[in-house]
Amino acid sequence: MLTMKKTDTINAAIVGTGFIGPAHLEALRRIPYVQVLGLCEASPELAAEKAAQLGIPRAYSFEEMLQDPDIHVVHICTPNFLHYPQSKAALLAGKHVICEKPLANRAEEAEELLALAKEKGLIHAVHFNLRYYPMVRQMKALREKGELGEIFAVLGSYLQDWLFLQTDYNWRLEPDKSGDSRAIADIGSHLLDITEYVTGLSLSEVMADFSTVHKTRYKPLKAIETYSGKTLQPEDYEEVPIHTEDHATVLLRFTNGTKGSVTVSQVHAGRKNRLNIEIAGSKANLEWNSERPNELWIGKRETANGHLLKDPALAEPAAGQLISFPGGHNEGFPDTSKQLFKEVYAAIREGKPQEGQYPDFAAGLRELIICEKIVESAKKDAWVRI
Ligand code: SOE
Repeated sequence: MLTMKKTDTINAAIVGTGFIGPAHLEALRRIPYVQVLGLCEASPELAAEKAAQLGIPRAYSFEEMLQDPDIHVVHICTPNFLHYPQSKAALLAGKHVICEKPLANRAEEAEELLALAKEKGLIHAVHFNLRYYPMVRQMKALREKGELGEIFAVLGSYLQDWLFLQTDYNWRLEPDKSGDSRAIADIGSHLLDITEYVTGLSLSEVMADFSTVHKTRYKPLKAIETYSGKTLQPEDYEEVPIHTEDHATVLLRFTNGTKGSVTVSQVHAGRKNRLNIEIAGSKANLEWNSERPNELWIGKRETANGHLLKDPALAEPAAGQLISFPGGHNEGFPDTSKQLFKEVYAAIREGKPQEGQYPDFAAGLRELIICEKIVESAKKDAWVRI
């Protein structure tokens, strides 16, 4: 276990600089005692190019980085199939690990990573950053205060359209890279994580129905980045079969009898990155939308059409402490990662994991277990117990 003195700078390396790696970098650069010292990419040339572009001192292969004693923390921002082997290698090299979701492609791999991190006494976390929007934290705080009452039902959706066209392509469409599930593992994991996190409830059974809207897609002959929006010409691609879900609807049952349903889609025209959750309780109903993250709709029987909480100054302390610049200066997507990493790096400085504070490998394992049961349910066309 690396014991850091409070005055020490903590050095991080980022592995993979496609879409989300730079988001990790920007967030880390807002934490005073953290330095992003290293960058790893698929080739030394690409690592050097990206390190120069992003202003990171050291560029190396993943294996070289693991040998660098100056690197304390590794951020795994590579495609899903690399999360398990790279997290395992980093832990074995004595590095703390913050891994993108999903933590692995299989629950048993995540279980092994959790056990290894605990055995090594290293800090471990998964980038379930949506927990760090102040109004998501407000929902949790109101529920904990009993303001919701008994929870009757949970409705949720996470809708995107970056895979809407048959010519939209990404490594997430390839099961050997992304795993057996796509939309559920990629974004359903965020929705189901905050569902249990905000409600404090545990899922007990799922009934899933998948659809693959585009049974074939046009795979580009050269790789393109997530959200790149590049359009292809006929000579640029080959037609390949697709078997993972573009769209999923899942009925939910919780251990206390609460019911729910979620819809996850990456082919919903016009919905760029829209998570919506509505929690109906016996005293009030809360609704939050990630496209209007600084508003929380609070519905009550005695008030027509509910009201919007928009002033963070009126929020519970647990929410208010996540506000970077008080006084109505909105929090955004980049702020959530900064807030998550602040908690994780504080634990690294303290030299001890803070279970239950930030989303750790146990949260990553939980989402993989739920995801695998959802995939099993879709295949069996039947309810599956978790
Ligand atoms: C693509 O669906 C993606 O980048 C996800 O992988 C991220 O987790 C989400 O935050 C935004 O969309």
